[in-house]
Parts: sequence; C-alpha cells; structure tokens
Amino acid sequence: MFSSKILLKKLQNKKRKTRKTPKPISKHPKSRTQDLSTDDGFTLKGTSKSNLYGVQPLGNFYFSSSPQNSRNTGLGNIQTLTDELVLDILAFLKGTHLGVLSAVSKSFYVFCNHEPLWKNLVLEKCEENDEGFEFKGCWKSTYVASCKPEFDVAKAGGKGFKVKDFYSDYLFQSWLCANLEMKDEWLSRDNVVRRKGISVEEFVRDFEEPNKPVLLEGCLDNWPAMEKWDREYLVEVCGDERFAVGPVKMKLDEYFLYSDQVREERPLYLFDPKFANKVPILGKDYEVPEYFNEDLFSVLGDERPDYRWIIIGPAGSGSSFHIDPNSTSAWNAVVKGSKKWVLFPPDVVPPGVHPSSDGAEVACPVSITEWFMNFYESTKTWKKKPVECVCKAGEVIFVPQGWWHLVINLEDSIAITQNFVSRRNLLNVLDFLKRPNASTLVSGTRDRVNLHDKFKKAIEASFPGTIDELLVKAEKKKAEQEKPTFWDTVKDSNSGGFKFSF
Ligand SMILES: O=C(O)CCC(=O)C(=O)O
Ligand SMILES: [Fe+2]
Repeated sequence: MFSSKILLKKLQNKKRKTRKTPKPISKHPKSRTQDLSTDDGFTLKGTSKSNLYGVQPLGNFYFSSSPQNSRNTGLGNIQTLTDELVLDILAFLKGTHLGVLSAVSKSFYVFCNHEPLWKNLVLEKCEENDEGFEFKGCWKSTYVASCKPEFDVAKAGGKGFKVKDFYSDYLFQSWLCANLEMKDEWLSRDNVVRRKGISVEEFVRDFEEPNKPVLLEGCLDNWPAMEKWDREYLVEVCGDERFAVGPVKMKLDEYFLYSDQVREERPLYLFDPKFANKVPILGKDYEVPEYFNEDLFSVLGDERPDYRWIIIGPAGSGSSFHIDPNSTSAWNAVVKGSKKWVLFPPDVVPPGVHPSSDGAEVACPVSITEWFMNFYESTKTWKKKPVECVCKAGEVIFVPQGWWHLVINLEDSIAITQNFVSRRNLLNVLDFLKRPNASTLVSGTRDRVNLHDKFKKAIEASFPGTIDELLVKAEKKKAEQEKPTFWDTVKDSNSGGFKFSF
C-alpha cells in the first residue's frame, strides 16, 4: 500500500538543498515550442508549459514592489511551516478536500494544485484497485477523470490562474527541474574506459578483478532486440500484460500514453523484473554478453533474487544515486535512446547523498536534475572524480559491485540490465547476505534472512570447494597487500636501514 505515511517518509528522504537558493529569474517561459533560455543560463525544454501558477523563486521577492509574499498571507497561522511541511500535511488529504481547500486562498490554491499530491492520489488508487491509469495531461485531471469518467476533463481543464507575488523556492525548483534541459556541461565529461572486442580474460583482468567500470562497444550487434524493439513491436507482443511502473502495474500502451505527455521532476519509470516470464519472446530477443556468462545465483533456480529487468522511460526519467542490490555487479545495455551515467567508487559517497549508517536507506535530492543543478559542479574539484559517460544504443556499461551510480535518460530509452554474481564477487555477496540486518538490506526475494545459507549450500553442492579456494586466494591477496614494501622498510628507523631526515 502506498499510504500517506509512506509518502511522508518519501518526502522526508528527498530533501531539496535550500542553502543555495536559485538566483532570481525575471522572465517566465511563454512559448511551448521554442527553446527558452533563462537569465541563469539554463535552457528549458522546448515543450515546457509556462510556470502554471506564476510561482517565483524567493530571490525575486527582494526585487518586488509588493510588500507581501502571497504565499504567506494565504496560509494564515501555518505560514511559518516550510513548504515541504505544508505539502507533507496536504498529503494526508483526500482529493475532494484538496479541491475544497484550494478555494480558500490564493496560497492554498497554489499548494493544493501541486502535481505530486495528485500523482500520489492516483497511484494510491491504482494500487488499491490493482489497475493502471489513463493519463490526461496532468495528474489532477487524471485523478478527476478516474473518479468521474463521465466528466470531460479536457474541456474543464483551464490553464490555471497566475497568482501574483507568490514566492517559493521549493515550488519554483520543482517546476524548474521538471522543465530544464540537461546542460551541455553536465553531459560533456566522458572519462569512462571504452573497449571493443576484448577477450573475456582481458575483461576479468582489467575490469572485473580490479572492480572498475568499463563501457563495452559492439557486443550487442547480434541481438535481435536491436532490430526489433520499438514501440509498435513491444506494444504488439506485450498485449494486455502489465508491467511494474513505480508502485503500480500498467499495460505498455497506457505507459506510453503517459510517457509521451509527462513533464515532471521524477517521471515514472517502467522497471520490470518479470518481463521475460510475462512475455517469453522478450527474453529470446537478447543474449547475455559473454563477459557476464558466469551467473552463480542461477544455482538457486526459482528461488534466486530478481536479476534482470527491462527498463523503459522518457527523457528525464532515470535512477537516482544508489548501489546495486545484494552487493552484485551489473551490466546495462541500451537498446534504444541514450543514458548519462555518473559513477562513484564504493569509498566515495556522492555529494548530496546521505546513506544511513546501516546502508538500508539513502536520502538524496528530490530529483536527478536537482542533483545536477546543485551538486554536479562541486565534483569538478574533487580528487576522486566520478566516472562519467553517455551510453548510447548498442553499448553496454559494466557497473562493478559497490559503486554508486546515477542514470538519466537523455531521450526515450529502452534498456536491459542484469545483476550477477561471478567468482570475482561471490565472497562479497555471501558477506553481504550474512549481515546482521539482512532482513532489511537484502532485496529482490521474499526469504531475505535465509538467502545466505541457501545460496552457500547450493554453491557448495554445485561447485564443491569453490568457496574455500576463493577464501585462500583472498587471504593470499590480503597478505601480499600487507607485506611491507621497500619504501616501508626504509622509512622504519628500527629496521637498521637508512632513514630519511629532513
Ligand atoms: O537505466 C537505468 O536507469 C539504470 C538502472 C540501474 O541502476 C542499473 O542498471 O544498475
Ligand atoms: Fe543500478
């Protein structure tokens, strides 16, 4: 159930960085079809809707001739609450109450029309009734249409009133992030290692063993999916099958109807782990690149955790910073479109990202665009720079275990990803599954607590002696790393050798 409590928790986990308020922007976009540049050097998407309710960043208030911020006057006593808190409270209301409250003041009108509130109402309803939704251009209309199908929302849906002198960074940023084009400088850094036609041994030696990302070119050339997969084909072969889209399940044509119209900060993403069971031909349209053939979780048969997903999403959709489940590594192959990747090694927590001490929860900015706006720049001066690239159709990226990564689709995209355990990361995975809080950390399976024992037993049965061999190898490697180098011995004054003194 996607209850309001969960929404509250979600909103609390997604904090906007309010320290750096957007610089005042005097012009609002008017045109729907042109590229629009703001005073701040940001470019708005060609199809941007103008800022529906006239919300302005707080900075503009200082240049305003009006003594009042109508955000405050219309909220009465609760004006002292932050925008996030006001929205958290409104998230407890039903649609009808939100509608009534929106008529109380200009301020409530703006707050109660905040699209994520209506989005959550729609998703909650869909989840309860186990149904999809027919998107009607915005979430409020979608909600109204789902409650009253006889009501013509297209006719009733006005353009929305512009409220004068309403200043709020939170609401302004929400609109800006939904409508911002990715800047060239966010896309241009490309420092990933690229390889074409390397052998499996080279891949293991140069990338898997040292746990380093690599972008592999030319290894999807014989995938039928590369030729066959487009919208028409997928809609045809998938028929009425429903796929996981956020908390709901949707038919592909319903999803495309939504993704064609959507203009929001965090578009819903189709991310389904059972696609090949639902539509077996999809599983036959691709094959695992040879570098990733070792797949030790397969010893668990049907009890293995989720391991492969079809991913479909419009430009602007994507995955905010996370580490992949169960300490597995992954590969991600782009069939259509392109994706911007930013990866940080396991020992570097990305800026703006705050994992809980047990790693079970991660608080990060509300949206991927917001991360780029507020944090990307700071990584330029970091000693440990992220690995970055744009992964295009026909290319595959290897995501080593433990690496943080963020992905944003630059166009409508279709991809396949698989997570795997090979002998290179088997010990890591076993360690992870054995952690004391396995019941919250382990994912993709129902029986989280027993996965470790089941997996270990199944590996011992299928590959006797492998775990012990790997343990011996790991001990040896550790001892080698700990062995003092020549320089360590000369630095040690008790070793009798020479010593530097300055
Ligand atoms: O394509 C994406 O959104 C990225 C998915 C992801 O995080 C992965 O493949 O590990
Ligand atoms: Fe991932």
